[in-house]
Amino acid sequence: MKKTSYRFTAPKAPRLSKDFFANRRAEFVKKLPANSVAIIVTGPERTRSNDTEYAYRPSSDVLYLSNFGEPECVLAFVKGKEDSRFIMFVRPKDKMREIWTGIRHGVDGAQNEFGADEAYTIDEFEKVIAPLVDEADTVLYRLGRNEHLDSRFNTVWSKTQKPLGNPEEILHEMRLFKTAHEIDIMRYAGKISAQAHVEAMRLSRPGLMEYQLQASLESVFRFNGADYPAYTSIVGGGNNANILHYIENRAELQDGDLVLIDAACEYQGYASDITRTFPVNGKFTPAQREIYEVVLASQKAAIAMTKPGVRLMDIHETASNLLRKGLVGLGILPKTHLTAEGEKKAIEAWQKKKEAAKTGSAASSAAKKGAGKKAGSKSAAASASEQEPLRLFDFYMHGTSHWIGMDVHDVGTYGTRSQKGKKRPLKPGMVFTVEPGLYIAASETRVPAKYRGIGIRIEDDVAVTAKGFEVLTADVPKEVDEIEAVMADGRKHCEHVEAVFAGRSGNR
Ligand SMILES: [Mn+2]
Repeated sequence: MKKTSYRFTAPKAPRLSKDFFANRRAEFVKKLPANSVAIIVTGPERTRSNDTEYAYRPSSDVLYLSNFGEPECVLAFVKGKEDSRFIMFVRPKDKMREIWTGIRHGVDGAQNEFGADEAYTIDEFEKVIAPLVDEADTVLYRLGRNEHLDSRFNTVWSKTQKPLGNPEEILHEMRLFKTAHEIDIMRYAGKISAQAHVEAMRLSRPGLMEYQLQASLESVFRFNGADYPAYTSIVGGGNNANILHYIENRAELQDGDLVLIDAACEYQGYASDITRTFPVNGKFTPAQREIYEVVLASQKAAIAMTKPGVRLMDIHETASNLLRKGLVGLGILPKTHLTAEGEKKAIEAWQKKKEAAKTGSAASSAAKKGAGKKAGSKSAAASASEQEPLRLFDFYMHGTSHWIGMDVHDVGTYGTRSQKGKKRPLKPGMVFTVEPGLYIAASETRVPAKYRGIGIRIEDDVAVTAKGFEVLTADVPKEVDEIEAVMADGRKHCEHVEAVFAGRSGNR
């Protein structure tokens, strides 16, 4: 039977076990300095309007170490000379509040469900941590994550002025390397998001609103058990694709335009991040296809070079050089721009020429005053300074990659401070995006008219393995022929459904 829907129910959705979190905590404590206390606070709740709040998203660090999702939570790790303790501070049980806003695990839950050695209600925070801070040689606390808890912590810490370390330096280095279980979750998030993109392709047609594709995408996320979109969904038809973080999603999709979708779900606290660009009506125009193939070739080559030892800056350079090559091939960039170095030289030469023309034209107008000659040199000077030459940055103004994990732009350093750029060699367990794009504004008159208003980005999530890589978001097509086939099939299905409805109403 032909597959008519890409939605799937998932009996085998992977979940992180209690052991996973216990292991994370053990590893974290191992990395703490001797005789220290590390305190990790969750983020505050945020008001949306009047007395309603945004859906609460716990801080990734707290989720990573405990899987505890309630607000007003603090984790404390005491590393003593002989043993260590894991302490949780949580909201107290409250019958009335729980009727209104849901179950609270309370102190007992923290111990029985979440593995705390000791647990207290959050109002006991200062009283409990004061002696711990007193006894420790080093206190680890990152200020700035929760203003209210910062000031409460500060009342205790300010009395001792113990050396203050940053627990995130340890935690974020850990989070950068995903375990096999975490990759399972991220692969699953990628599958859900991929299916959502396929559904959007199948649904797309001129006259639909951008937000209708958004609704379809987010419906597939939620239908499959994802918690939220991992970031605000971007659905940009036509020239809206050239606004990198376009989230209005209120325009009508036009026949003959492309639509760029950058949307993906978060599943069990782990993000995915996918961008696809496809023709609203299901068929690329020759000009759209030309630009698309350039971006696709760049993206595929950048992914293909992924393996341990390669650096994100190498991947960015490969992607950028292929974009250059493609744009030169289409006559959009001059032949001088095949490399970043060549482009730099060409721009410098142009600037020199402009300067020379300026002084030349000043000289010539001075000469004109004097002798009334040299009109020809003046017009040459004007044309040389007329238009600034294009550069790759005019069409590709963002990086190719970012880490991805519990945060869509995940934590973890890209290189030591002394290194400039993303120079850190890749290792197994790192996960990042590869997302080259080309954005040709409708107003860009230096480019042939047929290319104006085309904005294309193609993005996948890539995990580094021992020998190479795994694309976690491979389930959504990106080849031109595949996209057109999926869209043609989707169109057929929509027409079939419409015919069924039309027939039913006719029979009444
Ligand atoms: Mn991204």
